[in-house]
Parts: sequence; C-alpha cells; structure tokens
Amino acid sequence: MGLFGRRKTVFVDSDVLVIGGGMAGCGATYEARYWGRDLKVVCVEKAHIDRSGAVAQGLYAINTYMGMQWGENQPEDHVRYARNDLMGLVREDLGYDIARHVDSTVHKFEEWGLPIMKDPETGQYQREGKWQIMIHGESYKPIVAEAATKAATKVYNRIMVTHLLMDKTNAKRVAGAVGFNVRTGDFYVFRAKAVIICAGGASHIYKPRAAGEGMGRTWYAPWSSASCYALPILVGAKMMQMENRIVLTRFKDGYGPVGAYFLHLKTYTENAYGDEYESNWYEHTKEIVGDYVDRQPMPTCLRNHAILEEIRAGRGPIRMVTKEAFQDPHKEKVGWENFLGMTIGQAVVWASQNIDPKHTNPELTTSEPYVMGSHATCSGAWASGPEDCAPDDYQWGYNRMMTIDGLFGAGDTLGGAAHKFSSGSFTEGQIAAKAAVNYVNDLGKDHPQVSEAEYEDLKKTVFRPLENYEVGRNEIVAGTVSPSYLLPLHGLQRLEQIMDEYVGGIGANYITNEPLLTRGLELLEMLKEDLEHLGAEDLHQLQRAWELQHRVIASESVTQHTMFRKETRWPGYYYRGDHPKLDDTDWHCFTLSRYDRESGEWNLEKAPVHHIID
Ligand code: SFD
Ligand code: AMP
Repeated sequence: MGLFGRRKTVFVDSDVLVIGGGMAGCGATYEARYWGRDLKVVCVEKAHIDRSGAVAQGLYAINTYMGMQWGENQPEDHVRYARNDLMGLVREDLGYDIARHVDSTVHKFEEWGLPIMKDPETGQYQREGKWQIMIHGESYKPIVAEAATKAATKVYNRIMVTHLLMDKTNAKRVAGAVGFNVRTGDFYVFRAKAVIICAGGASHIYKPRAAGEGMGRTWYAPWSSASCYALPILVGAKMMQMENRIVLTRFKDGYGPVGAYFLHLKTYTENAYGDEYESNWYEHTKEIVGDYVDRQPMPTCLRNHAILEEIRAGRGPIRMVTKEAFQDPHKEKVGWENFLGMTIGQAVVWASQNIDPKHTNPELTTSEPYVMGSHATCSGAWASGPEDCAPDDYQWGYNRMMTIDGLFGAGDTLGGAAHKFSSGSFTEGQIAAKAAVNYVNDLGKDHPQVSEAEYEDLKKTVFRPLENYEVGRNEIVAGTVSPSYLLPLHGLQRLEQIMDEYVGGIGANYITNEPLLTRGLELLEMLKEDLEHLGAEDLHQLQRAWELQHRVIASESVTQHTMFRKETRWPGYYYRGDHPKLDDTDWHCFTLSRYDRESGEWNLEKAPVHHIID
C-alpha cells in the first residue's frame, strides 16, 4: 500500500454527479433538481463554488443574449454569427439549442438579483453590442452559485476530480469519478448513474506572455487546468476540433478584454504611426481565406491576423484609440468600471504604468493560446445533439451525451458551439442536466457498478506524487533539484515551452508545421514518461501535479488535431506553415479524435459539417 495506504476513503452516491461548479456546473446542478425532484444531485468543485471558475472575479457583460422579447435577434441569427466567426465550422444544432433557451436563463439571473443595466430611453437591457448586454457583475458568480447550492443535494467544495470511473461490466459506460480533498487529503469515490463534466477550459498549456512573477496573470483563469478535456479523453470519449485554440486581442500586460471598448465605447485601433492598418492586409488575407474576409462582422481570428501582420511588418505596437472616447465622462466611467468589475489587474497595471486612457492610447497585444469551448472557439468533446434538430450524424443518444454512455458535458467542455460565453454555458448545463435526468430515469434498475480494484488502484496513483517527494527529497542536490522527481512547476514550464515552440505559441509567431508537430509529439511523450516521477511536497502541490497531468493530455490532443488538419483554417489563431491557406475543398469538415489508453494511440477522422440554417 505504500506510505499513504491508510488515507481515508469517503464514498458518495448520487444519481447525477456534476464535476465543476462554474457557470455550466451551476446551470447543470440547478436544472437537474428541477427535472429530478427526488434524485440525488451532487456537485463537486475543486475550489469553492461561490467564487470558482472563469467568472470568479466577476464580469461586466453577458455576451450571449438574443433579446427575443424585443425582437432584437432570433436564434437563427446567432447560428449565422457563430458560423461566420468560425469560418464555417460549427455544430449548428448545438448552437441553435443554446440560442433558443439563453434568454430565459438571463431572465432568471435578473430574478436572482443580478443587476442588469437598462437603456434609460427604452427601458430594455443596455446593449454593449448586438449580442452583449451590460451588467454590474462583480457578484455574478455568487448569485448563480446560490441557486445551484440550494438545488444540490450537496456541493462538495475543495475536491479535485482526477479520474472518471467506468462501469465494471461495460467499459463504455461511466460509473462515477474519483478525486481528493485539497485541504484534508481524503480520497473521494463518487458513484453516479450519470456524470456531467463542467470543469472549464485550459490556460497555461502554452507559455504565457506574462512569465516569472507575473505568471498567474493570464486572460483565461490560471486555474482552468484542462480537466474537462483530460477526463473524457482518458476514458476514450471522442473529441472535436481541438486544433481550434483561441488567441485573444487583449490590453498589454493586464490581459484586459477589449469587447466593451470596441462595442460600447466605439473605440478603434491604429498602428504605431497612428494609421489605420486593417485595409493594408485585405488583399493578402483574401488570398489565404477567400471570401471569408468579406464576412461581417469580420471573424475574430482575422482581426488578430491583421494585427499580427502589421506587427511583423514593423509597424507595431498596435494601440487602441481611447483618448477620444474617454472625453465623454460616461464612457470614461464605463471604461474603468469594466475592468474594476471583471479584470481588476488591468486597472492596476495602467495605474502602475502611468497609463490614463484619457491621455494615452494603451497598447494591445495578442495572448498565448487557450483551449475553450465557450468563447469565440469551440474545441471540446463530441456530443450528441438535440432530438428535434440534430442531423443523424450528430445524434446517437441523449442531448449533450458524449460517446460514452451516461457521460454528459457543457460549457467549455463541449465542442462545436462557439460564442456561448457565461450565459450560454449555464444554459448548456441546464440542457445537459435535463437529458441526464432522462437518462437516469430510463436506466431503471440497470445501474452502473464501480470496481473496487479500479478505485483502489487509482487511489495509489493519485497520491503517488506525495510518496515520490517523501522518498526523493533525501536526494535533493541543490535547492529544489532532485534526481528522482520532477516538481509540478518544472513540468508545467517544460510543457509550456514545448507547446510554445512546436505547436504554434507566441514564441513561434503562432506558426507550426508537420516536422515541428512531429517533434513536439516526441517531446510530449518524453514529458509523459517523466510525469510518473512527479513529486508533490504537500496537498497544494498534489493538486498542481494533477492539473499538470490534465494539461499534458489535453496538449497532446491539441497537437494531434493540429497535425491532422492540413490547412490554415483560422489565420490569427495559428498557421500551418506547410499548408498556409484555407482549403474548403478538403477541410470543410470537423476533425474528431479518440485516444486509446491501452495502446496510447490516437485515432483521427473527419466528420461532415451539416448546415441546418440557411
Ligand atoms: O469579455 C474542477 N467570459 C465572459 N463571458 C461573458 O458572458 N461575458 C464576458 O464579459 C466574458 N469575458 C470574460 C470571460 C472569462 C474571463 C476569465 C474573463 C473575461 C477575464 C467567459 C465565461 O466566463 C466562460 O465562457 C464561462 O465561465 C465558461 O463556463 P464553464 O462552466 O465551462 O467554465 P468555468 O466557469 O470556468 O467553470 C469551471 C469550474 O470547474 C472547476 N474545476 N472541479 C473539480 N475537479 C476538477 N478537476 C476541476 N477542474 C475545474 C473550476 O474550479 C470551475 O469552478 S470576455 O473576456 O469575453
Ligand atoms: P472580448 O472582450 O474580446 O472577449 O469580447 C467580448 C465580446 O465582444 C465577444 O462577444 C466578442 O466576440 C465581441 N467583440 C470583441 N471585439 C469585437 C469587435 N472588434 N467587433 C465585433 N465584436 C467584438
């Protein structure tokens, strides 16, 4: 049993287990109770549900709201918008399903106490842009968490889920999950009839621009550690479009989002010499992507592309022209409040660097890539679509169920439906939970069983880094250097460098090619071998160790997908130097992968893109 054999094991039984209590997880927990009045609904969260996930700090806008009550937009319009932004490749059935339900979700948020700004003239929600509405959202997360907490049978905070459990007699059916309490070190075995993964996206798989002491400052939450991808990948669920990682235009050094500035303050950008530059790159971009360059609004990746090209041409930095907008006291107030309610670090960085946007146009930069299913990209698990509108190719079971029986997902976890954002992620959690409750009810007496041998083995695996450290620390040669273990931070830095240099990160100008990807995969394989020897000094480091494990498997998936798609589909997100153009003839398709944990092999295939909206 090793050094840690006597560690306590806690068993928790549930009908529906929700992994991750962020936006999607709160939506799933809330809705599972609505449809499953008598069911046992458990939510497990690695932090504390009141302030966890990407919305922990608050938000200043809800980016997905149709406004159907005022005839502003229809769900079909949102599908067209997301399809356009993703250069054609979205699961229209999934996006439509969210769009038709998202307004009523937002109305609930308001009912629960979220202050939504109103247009003083019309009394309607204050629009930031066509899809975005403005909120006083510092307490957005505690508000939705309260609804989920009241709905749950129990929320287990401070437990990091590390692995899924499969049914003893059916390896394609989920039976629960295991994890550990990051404060007490207890081992948890969650037995469940259905599992909904809502564990957020992935930051820190690429080397961030902010290194060293600023490392924790990234745009996406630094604690978004790819569990939502690793958990399904490791049990053989199919993933989609994992090459579609996102790069965001952000204010320099603080990673402050730009949407409120562009859309509400009506700011614009210029190069170092005060010139407009996007039109310089029109012909060049048209050669790469064809007519997609003429779509309105211009796809997010192409806006990045123009910035990157202008900088490569030596006319950087790119600045946002704020000086004009900030002359209006209302806009000045909104400009500052936007960050104080959402990304406080940006306001602090400006103060520390003597930047007052009223007098200085701040610099923009492009971020390191993140992996997300909820913002302007849609990487994630491949899920079954809604019964009434998903084409046959996209329908094999319950709505939002992955290719594993009983395993559902929502938010960043699921691929295909870009532009969900916070409201759409909560909505998708609701949709998944309704389907999961139906699944549980339909099971009857045929319940999945967990295998004792499986969870006992996992218990040893989960705590092994503590043991490695305990034994290996006797051999420390200098400071933190040991010949027999690897610390999580060192492993993370190695991962970030591999991804940066070989898989198109900032250091490589987002460019990669087949030889680079091939070498990147070899280096990832070597890193994986060394992960057996991760050493964790304490429970906090044990969590870091498992976050690293999850990031590495997700990174491998990104690399495999990037290798498979032999075109540059989204210039501005990444470039295949050996296939520099968009190729609609061969690649107007989804890429799917499946990892076989026995052989370690990845299987990649194409899936058709069906357009269900004209
Ligand atoms: O402007 C485990 N987002 C924005 N959405 C908006 O609607 N408006 C905005 O203004 C937004 N902007 C923005 C946004 C995010 C960030 C970081 C900033 C600014 C600075 C995007 C949304 O936040 C995002 O789309 C949703 O939050 C996604 O929801 P979800 O549920 O997929 O992820 P989550 O909320 O991060 O929650 C994940 C949870 O899982 C937990 N977890 N628990 C147990 N075991 C494990 N192994 C776990 N791994 C993770 C996490 O702790 C977390 O609670 S703007 O820039 O676009
Ligand atoms: P961001 O703050 O960049 O995360 O963006 C917030 C929202 O505004 C998202 O819905 C973006 O797609 C949208 N957005 C940001 N910048 C622009 C722009 N220049 N044009 C159109 N939409 C934008």
